[in-house]
Amino acid sequence: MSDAPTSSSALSDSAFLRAARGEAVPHTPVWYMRQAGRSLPEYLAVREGIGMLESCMRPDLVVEITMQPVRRYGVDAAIFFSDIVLPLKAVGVDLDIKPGVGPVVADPVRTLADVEAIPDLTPEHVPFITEAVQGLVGELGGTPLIGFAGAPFTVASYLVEGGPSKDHARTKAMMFGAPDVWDALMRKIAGIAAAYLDVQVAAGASAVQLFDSWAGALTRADYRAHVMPHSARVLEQIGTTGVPRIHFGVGTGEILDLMGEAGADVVGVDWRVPLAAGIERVGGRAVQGNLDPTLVFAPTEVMLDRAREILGAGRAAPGHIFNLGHGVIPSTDPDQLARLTDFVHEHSQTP
Ligand code: 1CP
Repeated sequence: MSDAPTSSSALSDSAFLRAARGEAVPHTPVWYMRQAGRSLPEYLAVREGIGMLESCMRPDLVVEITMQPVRRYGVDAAIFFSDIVLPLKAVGVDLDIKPGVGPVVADPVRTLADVEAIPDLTPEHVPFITEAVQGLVGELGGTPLIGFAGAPFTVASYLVEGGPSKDHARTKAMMFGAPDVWDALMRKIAGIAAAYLDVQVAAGASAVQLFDSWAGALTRADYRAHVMPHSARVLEQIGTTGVPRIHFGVGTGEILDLMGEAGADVVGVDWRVPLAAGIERVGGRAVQGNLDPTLVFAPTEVMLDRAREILGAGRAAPGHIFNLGHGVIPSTDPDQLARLTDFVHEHSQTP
């Protein structure tokens, strides 16, 4: 008999899952939001001539694209290749992901009837997700797979605006002016997000991240009253599976504590908040982040100096997962991320 750990104990003992649970780690784990995608030449090659949504629905492509950054960088976790609007597409919402633009919804949601017309999600809507996750778990072995979903506010923004938006004005107008429609929409999306995360965890995802990318557009009072209860419901439901839950948004310095209280095990901190301050705000929870994504364009030594500061600050948290403060910028040089990954691994080892 070999003494080699089985893949499931290696997985459970991985630096990423240990940090997410607030346990001691052999090194600080690192992965990058949007680590797959346009910054990688191998991604551009396999995506050639294939639309974004089609790629997300083909398990062979999802497995390949998800694995690409794991192979290239040796990161400590994989993030499932998909998009936050994919479950809406799967239940029948007429939308597309347009190159260079993002999600575009044909008939924006404005009324209660529009909300009620959106079906709830069942596993039968997304057999390709189950197949892709199962395939990935087999390939990844001891490396955890992070499943994800968009949080109700951020997904609502695409549904209500009809596409990407800077100020989320129509979305917030619904929140302020049509509370019944807003409540129904948030409940609908929360249900879809929770069901979609359940499918991913049932198929073998080891952790989940709830992306509330645009929650930073809200005041603290509005977040607490109109958004937090719905995100909390998603986090609570997936919490029953026991997998760690990461909760992330951009520009969320004023609501970081609330994002933790919503039910996160790990709070994602963007680069505007010094990590030490973020750790204080989420008191007692693990954190993820938070190098400014533009630092990859700085001289390597400057980037690594900042990474060193973040690793130092992260030691004050019960657990720290190194990441950028938001997604990898498409023009990023993959060699810089390779240097950054090696640096994090080498400079965070415990003796
Ligand atoms: O490693 C990975 O690439 C992970 C896969 C992933 C994830 C986690 C993609 C692929 N999208 C997402 C989440 C996502 N999608 C978020 C939350 C994360 C974040 O804040 O960055 C958001 C807001 C979206 C919506 C979206 N989809 C946008 C942003 C539009 C806007 O409002 O500014 C865009 C450009 C997309 C398309 C998309 N999603 C993913 C990729 C690789 C792409 C580019 C499409 C392409 O390559 O054709």
